Amino acid sequence: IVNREPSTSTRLSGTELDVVVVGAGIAGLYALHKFRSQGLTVRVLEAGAGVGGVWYWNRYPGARCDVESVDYSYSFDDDLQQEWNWSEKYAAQPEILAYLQHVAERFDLYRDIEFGTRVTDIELDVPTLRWTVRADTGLELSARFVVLATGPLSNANTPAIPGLESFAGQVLHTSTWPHAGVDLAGQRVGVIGTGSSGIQAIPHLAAAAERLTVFQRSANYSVPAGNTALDDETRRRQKAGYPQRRRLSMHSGGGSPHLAHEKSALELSDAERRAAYEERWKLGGVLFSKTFPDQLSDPAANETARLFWEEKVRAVIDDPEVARVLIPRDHPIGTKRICTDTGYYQTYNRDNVELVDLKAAPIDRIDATGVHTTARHYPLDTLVLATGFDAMTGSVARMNIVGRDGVTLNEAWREGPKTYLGLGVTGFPNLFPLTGPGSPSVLANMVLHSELHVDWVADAIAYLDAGGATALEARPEAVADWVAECSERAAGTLMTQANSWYLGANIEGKPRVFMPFCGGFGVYGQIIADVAAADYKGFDVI
Ligand code: N01
Repeated sequence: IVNREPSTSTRLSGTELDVVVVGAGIAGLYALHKFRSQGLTVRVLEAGAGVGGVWYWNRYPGARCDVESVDYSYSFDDDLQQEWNWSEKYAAQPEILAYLQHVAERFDLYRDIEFGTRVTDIELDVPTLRWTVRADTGLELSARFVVLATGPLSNANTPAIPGLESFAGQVLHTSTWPHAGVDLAGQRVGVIGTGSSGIQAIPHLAAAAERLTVFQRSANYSVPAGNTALDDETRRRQKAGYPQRRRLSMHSGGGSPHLAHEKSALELSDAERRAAYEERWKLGGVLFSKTFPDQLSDPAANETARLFWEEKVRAVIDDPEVARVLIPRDHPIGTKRICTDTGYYQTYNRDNVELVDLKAAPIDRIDATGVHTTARHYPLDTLVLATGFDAMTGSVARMNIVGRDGVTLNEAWREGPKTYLGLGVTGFPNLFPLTGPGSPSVLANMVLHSELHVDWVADAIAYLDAGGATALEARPEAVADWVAECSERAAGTLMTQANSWYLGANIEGKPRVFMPFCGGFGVYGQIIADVAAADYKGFDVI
């Protein structure tokens, strides 16, 4: 489903709204529904031609969620969660997109979304504390509140490899995969990048192409997804268990209803520990990195998980030299987002797949014919970039957001993002970033996280209106304390030991700051609820 109406930009320009929401992904859709049901006038501005955000853009073969479908779905409407039937334990991109389109239809959201409309400027008018929002279509709106539902992983990173633009074949980025799909039959395909996107796409690319060359700079940890089809009985049980499932999720570390083992990894006997890892391995997916509560804070505990992982992975790779290159040695397991896969390591046993170790011979340049490493030339017909995102701040940074005193958000965040609770920025009253830096963000189930944030903002607006106030603005000291708390919590874990995109380490020149709040989704939910209950302590109510 795409926008079925011609652009209404001209008609809308100059409209005064209560809320402008940027982005029609998971958070933006719910924001529209929630604010509208609260009686507010709302418009969503979306760069794409349809709803879905990250699930609209990332259509590469193998794209699939790594949170169970039963959990990676809205909880705000019980009829919705009872009527929707997920076909698989981990839903693939087309099914998640279909679900989000269904939600948009079901709650009549399309009529308030402007598609093909990329926001370029968001400017504060200080006397009125209203925001002027401009888009590349010429649309200009005025809003009292601006909600940035732009997603933490929506600004693609294209590496600055010399000569990339001279490649004569097609260059594809996983995050902007052509909607019509790509026929790779008979082609020599190269893929750069072995993060979550690359690891999901590689088995599919290998099956479709004549030859696949994987250019790996850093090895990554991946755990079998353990995906299965869901039958009626499983779905019935899941739906009946929703109240309990959601309750547990909201109090959990990561927004899904699974608890870590009650003991430390080091308190158990070898056999007990192994049994716990086996259980998580069978369950599949990212939860392996949270088998024990101390796995991401105690190096010795982490090493037990890493050794278990290594044994499992070595066992499925035929060539020990290939296994050596595929097994990371540079960071503890789970300190970069752990990947999940279906047959990833086994793909390297295929005759038509070659692994190139860029640590041994880096890419030197690209020319019309293919990739040159310092060791050799690889002729290619298609080059796939699975090179990730300028994460957490990238999508916000590409807009010119101007707050008090003409200061832009990029200037305010030059040394790293500075927020109070992830929900307020000094100098930017009534501007609410959702699921971004300073919140659990990418460490949590993004659907429930989006609901948590939208509900909090909706309550804040109702609070302002009830008190006849105009705006909420984070106090500088509250921001300073929250930034310090976030970095202290991160320093108490192993998470800062990897050169991850959580730290901005994948983007040259980006300040090295651990951006998500890593104290847990449930803990965070309690903190922001307490702040609201204490009359928005730490915010100026203007
Ligand atoms: O991106 P990434 P992603 N030369 O940044 C390499 C979510 N997600 O799109 O590590 C050579 O993880 C880079 O190498 P290195 C999930 O949260 C979820 O894969 O910098 N290589 C790395 O291997 C995930 O973490 C799902 O040395 C270069 C890769 O490109 C996040 O999105 C699926 C390079 C980038 O990996 C991002 O994942 C997909 C260069 N110049 C994504 N530049 C699921 O739900 C970069 N690389 C399962």
